[in-house]
Amino acid sequence: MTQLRTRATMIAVSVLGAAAIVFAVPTTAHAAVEDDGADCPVAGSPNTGTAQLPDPFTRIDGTRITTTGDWRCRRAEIREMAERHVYGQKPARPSTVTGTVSTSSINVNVTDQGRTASFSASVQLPTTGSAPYPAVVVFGGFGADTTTIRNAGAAVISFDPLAVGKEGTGRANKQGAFYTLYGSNSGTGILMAWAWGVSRIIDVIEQAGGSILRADSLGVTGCSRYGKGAFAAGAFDQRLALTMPIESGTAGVPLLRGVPGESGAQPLSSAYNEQPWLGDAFSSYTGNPNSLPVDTHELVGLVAPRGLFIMENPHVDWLAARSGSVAALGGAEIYKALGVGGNISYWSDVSDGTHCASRSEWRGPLQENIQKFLLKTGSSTGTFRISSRKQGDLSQWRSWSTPNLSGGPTSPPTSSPPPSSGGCSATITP
Ligand code: MCU
Repeated sequence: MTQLRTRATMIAVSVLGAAAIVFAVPTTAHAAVEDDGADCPVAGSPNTGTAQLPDPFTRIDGTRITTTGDWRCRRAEIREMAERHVYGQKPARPSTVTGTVSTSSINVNVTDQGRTASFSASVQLPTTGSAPYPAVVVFGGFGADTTTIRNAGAAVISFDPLAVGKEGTGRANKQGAFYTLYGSNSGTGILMAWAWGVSRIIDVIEQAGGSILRADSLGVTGCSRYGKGAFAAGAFDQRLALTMPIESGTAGVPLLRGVPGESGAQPLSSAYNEQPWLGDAFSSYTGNPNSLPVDTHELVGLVAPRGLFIMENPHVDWLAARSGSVAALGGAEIYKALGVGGNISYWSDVSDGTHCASRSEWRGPLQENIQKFLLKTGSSTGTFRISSRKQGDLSQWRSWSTPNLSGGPTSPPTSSPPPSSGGCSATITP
């Protein structure tokens, strides 16, 4: 488990006075680096051409991984395929990143290959606890419950992703800090540009010395298009200890393969064309996602073994929550294989149909996730509450089995299918 840098809590159960059973419960698992598989060789991607979900445990060369140690370079393959075919490349940390952290703001200055760009984020300290504080990067200004985050003891870093990757531009004329450095015709979509921006904020927090914010206790969240961004940020930076995408819809958590068959879901071509969210290379797949060598259940797996709390809305068809549930269930198999099934949660059993509403149902699990993964005081086990309105069936999507890579006990997420709830339905138009 060294490569996964998992800190385990050892629990000994004593029987008749002797320590008879000892098992490990991983409690937190962020990494010290953005990408711990950066040195792994990755071959050209296969064209799977299958409607079933790609097997997360089979390497590009066709062999299957068998240990947690194998996961590091298999993860690198998935990461690389997701960059090549879905999001576009995320450049490695630039040669120079400088900046400041204060109790009210973070400034970021980046220089790469002679080009310079800057952006900033505001900081609101938590209402409880003492410095240095954990913090959650909150994309945009809606949908995330910043009151609960601050009351739970984490600072809120308000990140304006549009300063890093603007919306409303053509693909050949992308704008924002990322494209100032890497060119307005970069093939990288703005979701990855946003993820890159979060990584550079983390660089600055790391360098600031830790008197105000803790670099080892950072999370990320956002709703809707910013849920897509929060998901990408967590998948592509292993320093984030907790990832919490909300109602992310197509180009977020939902299976790319699932979207065409889900009634009312935002079509892939719509998401591709609405904004340059996805990488330019995704244009080859808007009509045939089955030929992708990767899908979002494996993006979920990129977050493992770190904390992941996926929130979805089953009332708005456009949000593709059925495809989201299958991505979460498929990704949870990766968590289970690594022996950390309790580190992923999914919750779509909500009553208010309004998109990005403030929801009482999520307050408890949000607080528990912050306690467990950022404050490192809690020990809650991952919960799956999939609304029966939009509940997919993983068994129809896979022919692969889940290996036990860790050699230890796996802890499957608890599933408690809820009663179908009523509620209104918000309309989102492209
Ligand atoms: C769910 O995210 C998007 C959706 O993909 C778009 O089609 C729609 O226009 O906007 C949603 C959103 O970001 O709402 C705030």
